[in-house]
Amino acid sequence: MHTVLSSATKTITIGHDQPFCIIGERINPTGRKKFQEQLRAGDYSAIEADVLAQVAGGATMLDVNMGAPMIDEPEALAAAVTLIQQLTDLPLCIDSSVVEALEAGLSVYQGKALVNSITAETERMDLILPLVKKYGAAIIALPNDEFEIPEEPERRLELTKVIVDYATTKYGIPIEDIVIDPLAMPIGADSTMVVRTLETIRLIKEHVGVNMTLGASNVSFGMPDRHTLNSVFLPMAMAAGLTSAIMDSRTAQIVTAVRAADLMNGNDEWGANWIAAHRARQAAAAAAE
Ligand code: THG
Repeated sequence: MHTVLSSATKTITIGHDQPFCIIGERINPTGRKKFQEQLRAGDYSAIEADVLAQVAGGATMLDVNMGAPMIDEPEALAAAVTLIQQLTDLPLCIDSSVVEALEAGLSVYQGKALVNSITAETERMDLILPLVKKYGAAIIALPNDEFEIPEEPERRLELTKVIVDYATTKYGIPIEDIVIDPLAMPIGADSTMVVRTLETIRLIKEHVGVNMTLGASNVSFGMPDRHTLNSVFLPMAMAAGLTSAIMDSRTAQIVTAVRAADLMNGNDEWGANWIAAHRARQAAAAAAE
């Protein structure tokens, strides 16, 4: 099962037999007061540094979210997507809970985007899936609905099947263009949360076989030494069948852990990516001296 995404000039593939897809999380004003103030003033200059740092860190795609209080989100998302496409050729993940913002972002995007996200709520699927179809995009879907964010992995699997069935039958979305988010929650809130996420990943891989992504940094919210927690969580999730994550691609500790797991899981033939990344680090260190 391959999910193929593109920008105007670059194509990438997500799959169980591919190197892990690293979606940079950074272009998101949540928890970033100064960035929010800049966006409210129409100043998008901080985005450039965020794009460059994530590309240099090894991102395969970039998530773009402009959700913050008192921001015209459709306008901001369209402006950000336009700007980012001038700065990088990485494909984009267009992230919003506002349907009009998703449409505004899609309308200026060149290529095949990943839309983030729908849930198992019929009303939301009926608003967003027509856009996914119209723009030929792929979609991230979360297995929760208006009644619950299920704790039980079996229930998350059921809702995954509901979404896949609905999107493929009613809207003719190819199953490989549906990427399921198995729901990552803070380990600090409840120490069984990650176990449930890992079990959900295994169940979805076995019974549905689709690609999956999740917000990896959610896991370490509120805990000290978040980088270590994130860099251990990701290889565990990859072993269970996770094929992508929206994650901190600026931190070498985390990206290196992901690349090591690609090698161990048989998704880096001859260790070519591992060796190339090591040589690039050596060259950068030599240049810095
Ligand atoms: N699933 C899907 N999409 C998502 C999420 C998900 N999109 C948004 C979010 N969750 C993933 N993105 C982030 C972005 C940043 C952080 C976590 C998740 C983060 N930021 C630091 C903080 O808030 O402490 C840094 C802020 C700063 O630099 O000041 O942790 O789950 N489909």
